[in-house]
Amino acid sequence: DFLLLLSFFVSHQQYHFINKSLTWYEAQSFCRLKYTDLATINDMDDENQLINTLGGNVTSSWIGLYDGQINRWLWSDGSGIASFTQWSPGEPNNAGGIESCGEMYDSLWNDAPCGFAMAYVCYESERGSFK
Ligand code: 2F8
Ligand code: CA
Repeated sequence: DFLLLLSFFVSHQQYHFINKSLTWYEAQSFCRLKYTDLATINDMDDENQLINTLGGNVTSSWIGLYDGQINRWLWSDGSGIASFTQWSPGEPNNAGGIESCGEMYDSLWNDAPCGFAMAYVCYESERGSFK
């Protein structure tokens, strides 16, 4: 029906894994310029799609997670974090008090220092950005 059709279009997206090391903010700039934004993950379908995109690459990759205020995690594209999360056990732990950006590590989420350079995952909305 109409709502189902609508949600199909809204959720349709593609992930792009970029195997070049950038800081979280540099990766965000690149994703916004070239695609839509750093990866947003809303549910298990997204999570699986992203894991497929990583193609067995289990080392660190930035996604769109960031800590807007202390322990208030948001997505780079401005959407809030849904009830769905895939934090690694014990994360986010803000190790050393300097971890305000989120990465994929071993298919789970971890908070890491935003200034670290690592590969990253952008998403591309097939309907374009709503911004
Ligand atoms: O054990 C989890 C822990 O592992 C590392 O710290 C030792 C990560 N640090 C970096 O990625 C810089 C922590 O974020 C992580 O919580
Ligand atoms: Ca951490």
